[in-house]
Formats: sequence, C-alpha cells, structure tokens
Amino acid sequence: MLTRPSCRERRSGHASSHVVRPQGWSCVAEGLSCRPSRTYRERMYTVGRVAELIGVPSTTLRKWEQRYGVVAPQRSSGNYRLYDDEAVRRLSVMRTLVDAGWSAHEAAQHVAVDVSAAAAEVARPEVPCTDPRIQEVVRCAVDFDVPALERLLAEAFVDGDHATTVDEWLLPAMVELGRAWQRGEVSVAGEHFVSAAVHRRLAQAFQSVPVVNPDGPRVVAGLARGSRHELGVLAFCLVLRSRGVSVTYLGGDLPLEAWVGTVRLLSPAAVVIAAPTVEDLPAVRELVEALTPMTSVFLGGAHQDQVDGPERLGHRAGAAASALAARLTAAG
Ligand code: B12
Repeated sequence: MLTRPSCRERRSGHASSHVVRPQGWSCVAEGLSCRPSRTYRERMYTVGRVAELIGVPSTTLRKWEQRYGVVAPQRSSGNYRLYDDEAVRRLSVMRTLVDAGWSAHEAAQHVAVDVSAAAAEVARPEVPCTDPRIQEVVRCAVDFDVPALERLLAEAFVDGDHATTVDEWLLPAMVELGRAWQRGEVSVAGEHFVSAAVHRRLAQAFQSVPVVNPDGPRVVAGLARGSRHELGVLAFCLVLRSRGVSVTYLGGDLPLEAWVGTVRLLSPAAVVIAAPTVEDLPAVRELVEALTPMTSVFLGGAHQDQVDGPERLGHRAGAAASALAARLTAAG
C-alpha cells in the first residue's frame, strides 16, 4: 500500500545535503563514441539502452515523455533521443511507481514534483522491530547522545555473533532511523550523526577480523556507480569475513569500468552488490549485465527483487553472508 508524500520540506533537507553526481569516464551516447576523459561529463544513453536498463519497452518510454513530460531527452546530431543519468533515474522511479500500482498520470506528477520523495514512499521490506536497541539508536539521533551511541556500538561487536547483531538490531535500527527522519522526528544532522558512527564502527570491526584463508575463495563486494548507501553491504562483508572468506571490499559509487577491471584482475569466486534505492537500479542492472559473464553475481539490498538475473540474497544481510560463506567453503 502506498501513501503520498506529505512533507516536502523535510525531504528537501535530506536531499540538499547530498547531491548525486555521475562520475568517472565520459561516455557520449553509448555505441556512438566512448573514451576516457579527465573532465566531468555525463553518460548519455540511447532509447534502446534505456529500455533495456529500465525494463520498459521504448514505446512506453516515448509515451511517458510525450504524454506526461516525465523527461525531455536531448537529441543527437542525427536526431536520436539521448538520455542522461537524471532522465534514467526519473524513468526508473516512474516504472517502480507504475509497477506498485500508481496510474501513469499520478506517477508522472510525483516524479515531476520530487523524484526522491516519490520513491521513498514505495513499499520496503518489513523488518523485525522488537530489540530495544533499535529505539535507543533513534533516541541517540534525536539527542545527539555521543556517549550512549558510542557505548551501544562498541558493545555491539565485543561478544556474540556479528550476524545476529547485524540482523536483529543494527540494520533494522538504520531502517527505523530513516522512518523517524521521514516522520520529522530526527533531523538530517541527527541521521548523518548516527549513520557516520555506524559506518565507522562497521569499518573498525571489519578491520579487526583477521584474514584466515588468503588463498581460499574470494568475494568482491561493493556498490554500483552513483550508489552510496554502504551500510548494508559493509555489514554483509563484515559477517562474510568473520566466517573466514577473503573479502575485497570496494565501497560505494564505483564506475562500471573499474568494477569490470577489478573482477578481471582478481577472478573472484563471487561478486556481491546491493541495490539500496530505486535510483540505483539502472546502474545495478548495467553492472549485473557486465559482470554475469565473468563470475557468479549475488545481489542484496532493499530493491534486489527489481533486478532480474543474479541470485538474490534476501533481506537479512548477516544470515545471507553466513549462508554464502558456507557454500563457498564447501565448494572450494
Ligand atoms: C543513512 C542514509 C543515508 C546515508 C548513507 C551513509 C552510508 N555510508 O551508507 C547518506 C547520507 C549518504 C544518504 C544519502 C542519500 N539518501 Co539515504 N538514507 C539513509 C538511511 C537513513 C539509512 C540507510 C541504511 O543504511 N539503511 C539500512 C539498510 C541496510 O536497509 P535497507 O536498504 O532497507 O536494506 C535491508 C535489507 O535489504 C538488507 N540489506 C541491505 N543491504 C544489503 C546487502 C546485502 C548483500 C544483503 C544480503 C542484504 C542487504 O538489510 C536491510 C535490513 O533488512 C535510509 C533509510 C532507510 N530506510 O534505509 C535513507 C534512504 C535509503 N535514503 C534515501 C535517499 C533518497 C537518499 C539520497 C538520494 C538523498 C538525496 N536526495 O541526496 C542520497 C542518495 C545517495 C546515493 N547516491 O546513494 C531514501 C531512498 C528512497 C529510495 N529512493 O529508494 C531513504 C529510504 C530515506 C527515505 N525514506 O527517503 N542516505
């Protein structure tokens, strides 16, 4: 069931705090010319390529443009439509909303007004919310309670199983934090304060797990171009490493060419990527397509069900990492 965005000001606060810019190599109209560049230029796509990436026929894309004005593609010298990253992102959100039951007319209105806000309303997987630490994390964000947050996070990785910590309260707390922010109970600064602390602690825990089997099966993990929600995939990598798998963690926002080069170089047993937001879907689909001929590709994150092809790992990052570790160890 979808609800409509209600408070734009709150969201634009979040939005204005992180501007998303495509990075990396310049690639003008795929298939027309493609060369590396040191200067910033946007990637441009033909209508056929956008149709492939988004999974919608090009006739529908043209209809959304002509009837609803969702995008205004540029034109090549031969008068072919050329779409930039922002246009692909808008069309991707449009598809998600239409798939979720919105009429094309309504979806287009929301995309035109506020793409991020509209996407944020799309149903997300339910998470268990019973551990009291979930609400404590939210309280720390409201009060900017540094000592309490540091204590909670320090204790998180001292005893016990990392998978349990990650699945039972740490990642659910981040989801709850997002909801509290949407309701206006947590400020943008409070959300950043907590997510930065969680990121630091996950990274520290990852670092402190020894590499026990450097010659064993290797997994390369990270996020696609433009994708910066790292916490889920990093938590996954922490658990995977704690189960004795060698993990090469590439972080967020890695260009396609860099992914392909790294996978070619390392020949990992598997690649794990995540699709945390609907805006990430075109870049994730493109990455999956490029990597699938090279190795086994696994997918996690809130929007994993919207990408065809790779094996989906589900929404419990810790349990999924344990299961993948067991499979890789048994196979290799
Ligand atoms: C912290 C945060 C940020 C931080 C991220 C910091 C970091 N280093 O990761 C920063 C400030 C960078 C950020 C930026 C943005 N954010 Co933000 N962010 C969040 C917040 C509050 C928490 C994210 C998080 O870690 N969640 C925990 C994850 C792990 O939960 P999950 O994605 O639902 O995944 C579940 C499972 O799928 C599984 N899982 C997750 N990953 C993986 C991986 C594997 C391998 C497996 C097996 C499982 C798995 O674990 C989770 C628990 O069940 C969320 C709120 C939310 N509901 O998540 C918003 C949220 C994700 N952000 C959002 C938005 C809109 C943005 C921005 C576009 C804002 C803007 N306008 O600039 C940018 C985009 C940046 C980018 N280019 O990617 C929206 C996304 C809506 C959508 N489009 O789908 C959300 C949902 C907030 C909202 N309600 O509007 N954000």
